[in-house]
Amino acid sequence: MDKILVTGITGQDGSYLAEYLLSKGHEVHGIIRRSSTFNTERINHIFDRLHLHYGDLTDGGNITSLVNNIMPDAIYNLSAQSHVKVSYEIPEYTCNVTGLGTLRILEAVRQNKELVHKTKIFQASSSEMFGWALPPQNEDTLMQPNSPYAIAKLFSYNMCRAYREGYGMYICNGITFNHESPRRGLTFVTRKITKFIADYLLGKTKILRLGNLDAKRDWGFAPEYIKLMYSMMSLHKPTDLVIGTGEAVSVREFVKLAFDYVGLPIRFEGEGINERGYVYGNKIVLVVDPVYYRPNEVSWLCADNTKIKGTLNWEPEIGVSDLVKIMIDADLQRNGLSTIGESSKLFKNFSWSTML
Ligand code: NAP
Ligand code: F7E
Repeated sequence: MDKILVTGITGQDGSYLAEYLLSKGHEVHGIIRRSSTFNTERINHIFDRLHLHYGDLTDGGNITSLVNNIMPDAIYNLSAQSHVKVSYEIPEYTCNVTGLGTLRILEAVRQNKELVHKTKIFQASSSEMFGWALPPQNEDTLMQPNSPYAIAKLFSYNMCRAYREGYGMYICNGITFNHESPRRGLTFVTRKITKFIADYLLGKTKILRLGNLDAKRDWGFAPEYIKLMYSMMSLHKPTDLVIGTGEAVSVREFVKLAFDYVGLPIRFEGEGINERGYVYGNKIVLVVDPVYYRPNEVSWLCADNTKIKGTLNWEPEIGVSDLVKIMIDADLQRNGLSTIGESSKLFKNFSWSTML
């Protein structure tokens, strides 16, 4: 049994990772932020089995003392200001958490003589770091980040490589492409769409407002990527791996898949900000709202996953159409509606106590 510290444990990935680590028999520590409302919704079902500590990646003293007190065998750094659009509104804060926060963890471990060559570190790097670079992107693609978030992530990625090479520390970068689940935050586009559909079917909402429908993403299933993160940390030699399905679709195609799944085909007409989505003939259900545009867009991310397939003997299990089924069924269930039901058989290889 290892003692493992998870930052970002209240987030989508952190909550799945915590469950997975518990299922493997590890002692799981997590950092949670003080908040005026409860922010532990995703981990409430395992709350009693976790060791939770108040902390914040912007507070170096706090991070150092947590590391020194817990003395973890491994740290998964999953915390970040993770929203790309928001990173344009709060660039300095984003760089502080998503960039410098990682450095604070690295330094806390490096300065502890007992931990420097013992504690393994996983850094949640991001495909956003590729930015303008054309697909498919792999470990050798030149990174051309174009948002404050992506630049902060690239800072962390490079810092991790420098500490690994310079100090001989065990540090892995998992360069994950977009991954989603029923626990995905509501302001990311996939969940915004699936939650909208469940609310629409209940008559709670009428119009879905989205930004750039042309952007293409390689969308995978978060629990599947969590298992890969864990496997990466079992490698004899630390390395950096791209994690993605190898297939990308546009936001518009994701919308179509989602509406099709509930038997409500959507038809698109118009271009740019005049594009509309119609159901039942001429009923407008989707409009483009420039408020969701970003100053710079990352147009097309698609993983070249050759290295991880070979290194971890992995083949992607859940592609985007199955992902849509899983997320819609979960949002229908949350709304007390009957599920379409095709998602249950997709869970067979995932042993989480609840997908919600
Ligand atoms: P998420 O749901 O947004 O979770 C982010 C976590 O970070 C939350 O637990 C959040 O705490 C915590 N956090 C934010 N600011 C913090 C601070 N100042 N100090 C300490 N903790 C802080 O993100 P996710 O989707 O699970 O992603 C996990 C990691 O992978 C992130 O680093 C993200 O950037 C990266 N990543 C994600 C994807 C993806 O598609 N999901 C792809 C590539 C990389 P609160 O709950 O209190 O807000
Ligand atoms: O946007 C477009 C938007 O915010 C996806 C994070 O986990 O993955 C995520 O970042 C695409 C973009 O994710 C809306 O312009 C259209 O092109 O769901 P998203 P993201 O920006 O790709 C990466 C790998 C991370 O590392 C990040 O942490 O969808 N889009 N309309 C929209 N996006 C949002 N959020 N909302 C819209 O209404």
